[in-house]
Amino acid sequence: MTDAHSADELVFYTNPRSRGRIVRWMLEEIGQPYRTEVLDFGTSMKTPAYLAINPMGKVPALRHGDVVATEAGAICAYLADAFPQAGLAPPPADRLRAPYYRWMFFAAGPIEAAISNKNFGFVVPPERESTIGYGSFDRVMKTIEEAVSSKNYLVGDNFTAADVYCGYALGFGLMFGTIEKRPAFESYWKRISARPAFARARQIDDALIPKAAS
Ligand SMILES: N[C@@H](CCC(=O)N[C@@H](CS)C(=O)NCC(=O)O)C(=O)O
Repeated sequence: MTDAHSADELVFYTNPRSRGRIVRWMLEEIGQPYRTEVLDFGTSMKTPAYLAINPMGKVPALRHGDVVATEAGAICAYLADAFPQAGLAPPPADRLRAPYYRWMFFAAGPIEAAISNKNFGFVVPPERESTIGYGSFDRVMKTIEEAVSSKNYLVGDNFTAADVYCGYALGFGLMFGTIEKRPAFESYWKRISARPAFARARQIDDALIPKAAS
């Protein structure tokens, strides 16, 4: 890891086989110059220098000058606000900020938990659904399906960071078979993954794979 950094430099800590792909997409949407530091699982992610950035020893993380953000959703939200000229979040006072927060937090909470639990074979007992935040995997899928069926993007009429963060979770699930290929999911994913920033991000991360230890 390199220590020298300028006051407003953007440094992106990632591994191409990680949720860092979400942040790469966001960075490409933002269009500001940034430097990538590729970290390896189990080794450079666990050094004292990196643990000072993310005590979880996980990627992605972002440093913007002296500011550090971790958690993919938080990084996307931070970037959208730090670079408002990219138009990737409704302004703070805008009424659309409420649905924007809704979908950002829905992705970080219910979607992430429902998919992870499903992948690990944990099924919420039906009589306990009222006490677990996401209710059930099916309820989460139905909620997001309705949201992406009725309009092009999750928030208002425009693509936002919520589409990057929530959309990537859906796209990843479709690619790896953890989410059912419902027509609404597929057309939404087709729409948002057609963005040039997504293609650039994918190309950059794919090219990094041979260089990154697994
Ligand atoms: N909640 C975190 C999850 C990050 C995460 O789990 N990253 C994985 C790769 S996708 C990681 O760095 N794993 C390394 C480890 O835990 O040792 C986020 O959304 O950013």
